[in-house]
Amino acid sequence: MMKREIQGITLECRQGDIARQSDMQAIVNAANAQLRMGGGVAGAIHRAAGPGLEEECRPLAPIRPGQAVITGGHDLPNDYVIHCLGPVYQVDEPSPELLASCYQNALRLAEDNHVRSLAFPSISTGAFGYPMESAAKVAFGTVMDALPRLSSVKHIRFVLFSEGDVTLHAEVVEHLVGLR
Ligand code: AR6
Repeated sequence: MMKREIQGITLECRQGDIARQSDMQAIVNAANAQLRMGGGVAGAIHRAAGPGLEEECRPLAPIRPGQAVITGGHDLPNDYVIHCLGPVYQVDEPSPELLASCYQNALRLAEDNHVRSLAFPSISTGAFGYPMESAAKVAFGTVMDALPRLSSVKHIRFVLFSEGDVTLHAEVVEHLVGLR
């Protein structure tokens, strides 16, 4: 687990399940273009949210790589789910820019909806094949660039599946903080 305060905003990495973040007002989904159940993060979120989530998603689909849309949380303990379509690594190009757009668009939707706390999974690093370390650099680089522009979001959590992924993310954050 890593927790740091940067420019008045808490940035945290911890091991866990994105669908079980009851203290976060919003969670981010690593979605598919059709905003359907799927596997991985999307499967966990849709299972916990119940069928109402897919119903709300239907008219919002399809979305393009880098895009994000927001819905309610349904049976989840969160008010909102922000669905991002990450790039398929080296297929949806330029992958780094499209991945950065996911984080930028998710933060913008969170701000527009006065969200105070937001939990991200590691978008694109499962079925979509993005190497975890490269993805973590894009994710944190983008989030850290956005920090000065945030006014309602005060707490950003990265929820990783394994302890090894947490360590890797914590190292990337320390490195980026050291560079600034
Ligand atoms: N909580 C936190 N992290 C998780 C969880 C969970 N419950 N489950 C998996 N991870 P993925 P993608 C990690 O595949 O690469 C889906 O089927 C996982 O170890 O969920 O963006 C959709 O329907 C990995 O590091 O997302 C799409 O078709 C990361 O979360 C497609 O996969 C992302 O893995 C999206 O692929």
